[in-house]
Amino acid sequence: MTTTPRAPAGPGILEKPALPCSEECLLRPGNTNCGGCGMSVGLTMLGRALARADQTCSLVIPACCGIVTAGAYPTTSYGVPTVATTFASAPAFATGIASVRDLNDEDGQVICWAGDGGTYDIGIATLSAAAERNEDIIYICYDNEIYGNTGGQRSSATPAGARTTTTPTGKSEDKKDMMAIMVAHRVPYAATLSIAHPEDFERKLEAALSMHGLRFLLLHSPCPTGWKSEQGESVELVRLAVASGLFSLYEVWNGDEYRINAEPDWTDPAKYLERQKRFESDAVDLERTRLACRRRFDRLGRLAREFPRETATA
Ligand SMILES: Cc1ncc(C[n+]2csc(CCOP(=O)(O)OP(=O)(O)O)c2C)c(N)n1
Ligand code: SF4
Ligand SMILES: [Mg+2]
Repeated sequence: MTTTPRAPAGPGILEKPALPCSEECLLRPGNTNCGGCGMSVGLTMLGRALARADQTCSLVIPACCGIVTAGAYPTTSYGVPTVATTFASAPAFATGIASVRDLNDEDGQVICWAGDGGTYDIGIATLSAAAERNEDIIYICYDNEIYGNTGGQRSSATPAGARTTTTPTGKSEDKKDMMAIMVAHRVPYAATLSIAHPEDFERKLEAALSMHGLRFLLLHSPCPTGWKSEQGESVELVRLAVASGLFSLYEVWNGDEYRINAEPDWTDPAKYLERQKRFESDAVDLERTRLACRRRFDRLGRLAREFPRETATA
């Protein structure tokens, strides 16, 4: 019997990560992520940013698709030391790893890579605690707006109107504003990311990698399986989200210095919604969605004018 070769085993968790992280080493070929998964693109871009910055990292990943990606021991699709944690403990676990790194005078970022369920809902207590202590970790939430790994249940990141397995007729509540929550913690850096804006994405990762303290990054992460969308349309979908004002690209330093990175061209959000079967629901109120996009961006614009980032670069 022949067996299909899988991704080669990476360093064990007790081995030091290779320095620098090579461009290919973070997410390796052979992983089981669905085609068109925004998380795969995000991980690839994170790997490139680490390579460019001549840095490496340890990953701390709670229950989510991102830890299924690792695969079954002794093989793994991650080329850096990776710890699988419970939902609630990822930021606390990352805090411990960062402390040991510092005690041993070692290099390397400690990066929490977590889904929206782990961030907006189940892990929010330890994330809040780590943010309040300003731990020296990077926290990246890839937000696919559902509990994807367990079949697509609603999370508090699911937008109003979306059908999920637990909201079969469409969710009635609005998406939680996780950025506002993290900004209220006055973390040194909080920023949103889109795989449709790769230069902006890369620049923000570069900024985050050059800083210390808790850095929070929120990635709008298309999930064709849960969104019931075409795999080849993932990038276009999140591009439409930015263009329509549904998802804003911005960054905030220390809780009070704002910068907007892309102005919407006010594409009708219907163009985004109609390409995803999850929004085939009477619960979608198009007029309300259009107004909400304008109001949200208007509010953000006022914050950016009132509290601008004075420094030219990050
Ligand atoms: C305390 C706890 N509750 C439920 C689960 C089952 N579970 C594992 S992954 C997952 C979904 C995670 O959703 P999210 O964080 O958004 O990541 P995604 O699966 O979408 O990548 C759930 C509910 C669990 N592992 N632990
Ligand atoms: S279910 Fe969604 S988030 Fe999970 S691997 Fe598939 S596309 Fe990616
Ligand atoms: Mg999710």
